[in-house]
Amino acid sequence: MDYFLTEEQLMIRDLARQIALEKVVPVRAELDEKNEYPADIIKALAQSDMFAIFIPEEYGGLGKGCLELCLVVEELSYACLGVATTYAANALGTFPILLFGTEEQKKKYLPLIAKGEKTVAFGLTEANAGSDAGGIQTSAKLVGNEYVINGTKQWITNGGEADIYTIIAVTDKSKGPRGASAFIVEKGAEGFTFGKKENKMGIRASATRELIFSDCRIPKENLIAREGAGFLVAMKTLDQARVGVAAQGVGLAQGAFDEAVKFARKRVQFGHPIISFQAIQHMLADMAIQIEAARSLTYSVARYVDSGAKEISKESAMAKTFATDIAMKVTTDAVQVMGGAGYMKEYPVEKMMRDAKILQIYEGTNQIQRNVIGQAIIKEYAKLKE
Ligand code: COS
Repeated sequence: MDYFLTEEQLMIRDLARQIALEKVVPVRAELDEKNEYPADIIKALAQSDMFAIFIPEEYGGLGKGCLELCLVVEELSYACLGVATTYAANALGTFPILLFGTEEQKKKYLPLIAKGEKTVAFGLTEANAGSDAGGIQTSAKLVGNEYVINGTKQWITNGGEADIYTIIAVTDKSKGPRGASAFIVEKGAEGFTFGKKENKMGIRASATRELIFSDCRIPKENLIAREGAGFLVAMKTLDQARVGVAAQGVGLAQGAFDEAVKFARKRVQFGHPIISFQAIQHMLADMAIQIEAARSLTYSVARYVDSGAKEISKESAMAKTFATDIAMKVTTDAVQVMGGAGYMKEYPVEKMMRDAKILQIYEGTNQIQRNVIGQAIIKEYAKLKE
């Protein structure tokens, strides 16, 4: 399929592909086995300006959009979803500053993020606030010129590795979601520490830790937007980032598909390569249809975001849900096509199937995405009736 990408978009995609194939593929099994953060790959991505893609030019970035970011995420996900998650979570953590930060905050942080000198994480989830993002308990109280933060964030991608954290905390308990606020907390802030590194089923190259705030003090200038805007900041951030999760699904699924085809061409049973059997061809055909459909939707939504559309919740939730459900299906079928070999760690599809599961869970479970889509449909049809 030709998606009519510009010369520049093709260049960005090809550069990301080169990094993925040359630097990520050779080490992905080891990173997975050792549960190891891909520090060298992050450096290579920074040197190739991959962190600058979506940062506006006036803040030292390349001024590109959601589609270009998706192209990079897709290529990295093709090679290793753990590495792609590390990269994509950096964008997730940056969106609150990019979308809602003050001019001072943008000038201070975005050029460093664009260069890859500082990496970022986003902290919303807590032990009792997962799908129910409005249920967070971490608190922030203005005392003099500082906010004092108390509480614990859980399962934070890039936790402990990132330098900058955009987090959501409650400034007014009585107001529910409208009492939440967003803040920038730098690593090294007084009272800010990390929990142990989590031992995960998949995306093991990405680091996941708790963020622990114990009378953590940050300057009051680190408030993003205004007090009470935190829930909106989180929702708009997730709306933006979920298109990238869709791109993760597309890249991962393509990676698994290519492995399955390669294997099916070589594997001989009953005197013929198994790709000559219709049972295998039909599985591969379904996988190919699903991947192309997921890619088409993901790129369309990315272009819709880049058009400046304001309401993107439904569309980004659709792309995220579709592409990540497809990724789970395609990686599972890739293992099936490869049979016993697919189940062994010698082949990458075993890891790909483990990695795929998180896509249906993080940045909002696919059940929550369907709620978001359902609510949007109700609103749209209510308007039509009027
Ligand atoms: N954009 C703008 N505003 C939004 C919004 C969005 N995407 N989503 C919700 N809002 C607004 C609502 O319009 C509502 O505003 P009013 O108070 O003016 O009516 C307010 O925010 C509260 O919304 P709602 O009542 O829908 O909140 P809920 O507590 O029911 O939660 C969901 C809404 C489920 C969508 C939210 O909690 C969510 O996204 N959960 C998943 C969180 C997640 O993705 N976690 C992953 C971890 S982060 S990697």
